[in-house]
Amino acid sequence: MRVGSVELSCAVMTASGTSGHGTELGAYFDLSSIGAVVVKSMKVDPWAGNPAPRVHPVTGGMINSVGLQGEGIAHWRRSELPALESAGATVVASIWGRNVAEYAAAARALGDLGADVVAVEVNLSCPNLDGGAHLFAHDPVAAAEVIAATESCGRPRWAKLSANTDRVVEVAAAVAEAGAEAVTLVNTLMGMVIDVENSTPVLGSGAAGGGLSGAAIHPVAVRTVFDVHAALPGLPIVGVGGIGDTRGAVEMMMAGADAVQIGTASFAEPRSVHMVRVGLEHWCGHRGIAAVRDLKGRAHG
Ligand code: RRO
Repeated sequence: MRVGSVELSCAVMTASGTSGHGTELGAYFDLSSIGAVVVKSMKVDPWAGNPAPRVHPVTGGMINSVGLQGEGIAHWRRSELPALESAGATVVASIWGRNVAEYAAAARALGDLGADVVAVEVNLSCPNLDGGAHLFAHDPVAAAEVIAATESCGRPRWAKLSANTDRVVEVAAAVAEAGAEAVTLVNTLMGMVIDVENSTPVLGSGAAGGGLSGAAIHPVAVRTVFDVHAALPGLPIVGVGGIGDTRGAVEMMMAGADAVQIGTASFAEPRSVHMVRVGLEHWCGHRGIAAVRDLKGRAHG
């Protein structure tokens, strides 16, 4: 299974931010058996994140405003990465920044990593910084500028984009032109839940709202992958958004994804990534499809 130049043992990975910074899911399945562990987005320095409550269940999923909490890249390399390496995991690092210089610094801080970190996902689409007011993924020029500034990470970059804009095809083309080898589609959708007894937003972020994920956004994610693949058929795609079972992963690949990530489903069933990995192989086997990768783009006729 390949995403651009990156060879993965299978098509199913964790989604960034949904299984911590390290081996948290290792208690439930062998981390070396999945395509990759994609860790939560990091910047160089520690970042406190947003006030609690940070997550709230909704019909068909959840909403979060974690706010990019993390201990910083040096801490991750010291305290989390070694256990991932010992577990034999294939790792995808994820970086964020408040501006182009911070993204560039994060990329530099990863430049000398070992071969088990196979790619860097550049998160251009977190809805929880300033309430999404400065989402790089909503602007092709800003998104391309970040990608151009992150080459020093020294490994293939996947640009994580947003479906909160009608410019996603334009943004995907721009980041590819700027050096992204693949796009990860999609991050959470901007949303809000209101506590009607108290007349206030439920998340601690208040008026800034949060990011909606889970089954509720799956058709949006599938449509986004479909549209980007139709417009840019040569661009590798990692599909993410509300995949909770094998059928959802098949759908995403038929829309045009080379590989998929699973996030919100892991909160209810921590073995979801493992179960979908096994399920995809059975699904193809039962239908005489030689390889999981042969599912890519089938819905395009
Ligand atoms: O940390 C978060 O609040 C967060 C991030 Br970085 C992201 O990319 N997507 C999301 O829904 N939450």
